Amino acid sequence: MPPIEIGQYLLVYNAFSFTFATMAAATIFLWFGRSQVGPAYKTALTISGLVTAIAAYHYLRIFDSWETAYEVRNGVISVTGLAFNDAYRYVDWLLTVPLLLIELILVMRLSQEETVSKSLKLGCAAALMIALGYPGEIANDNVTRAIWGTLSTIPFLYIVWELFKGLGASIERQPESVKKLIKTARLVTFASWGFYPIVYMVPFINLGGSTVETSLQIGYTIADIIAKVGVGILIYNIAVRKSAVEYGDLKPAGASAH
Ligand code: RET
Repeated sequence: MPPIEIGQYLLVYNAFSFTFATMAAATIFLWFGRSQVGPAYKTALTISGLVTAIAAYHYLRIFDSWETAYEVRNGVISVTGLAFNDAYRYVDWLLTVPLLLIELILVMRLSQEETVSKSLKLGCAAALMIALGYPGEIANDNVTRAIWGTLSTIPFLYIVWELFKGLGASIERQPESVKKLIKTARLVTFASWGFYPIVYMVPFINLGGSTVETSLQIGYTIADIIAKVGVGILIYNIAVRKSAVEYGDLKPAGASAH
């Protein structure tokens, strides 16, 4: 690990702690939200909550790994020699990225064949994208980083293309009241996903070891909150609205409308 300023260390430390709390809270919200949607949408919310639950666990581990990589004594920070473990992040993505795509597909309530074939194609491409990115992330030289990053961009572009072209036709068949919301979910997914490769490229700018490490951790953390919690809440909204259209109002008798 590179030597780091105490301010940078604390910024990352607090960001990881905040993100654990956010992911855990989102999990509770999304799982409780299942009771507010019709049967066809319960799985989408189960999976959305699963994504944030898996992330909450990994942020706990990431937080712990960050803490053990540095030591603060009398206000002076030093490296302990134990490397910060980037694998937690990549294993988290390996599990959550395919699930995120599946939750987006599920909330659209396509035919069974379409759901299975789109989930398989997009899920496999997502897993490939992450697996190809990892060797670059842990490489010490920028050439290796660039090569793996480029390879990982191939499945990434395929996913973006599928999301816009493949799902575009299906979105047109969605009820009018949710079309816009689904397009927003797709856009937020696209924008937050596009943020990851940009963050990945930070080491290509000559910023100095500790600033690079800090920017990577903060950048990926912000992207994770938007991609998992932000999209999860949009999915919840879509599911509630579609349930109202397809199943009638599901609010318990006596509950006030808002
Ligand atoms: C890498 C390597 C460089 C090239 C590309 C990448 C893309 C990463 C993405 C990650 C998305 C993660 C999500 C996590 C939330 O659960 C691997 C950084 C294209 C798109 C959505």
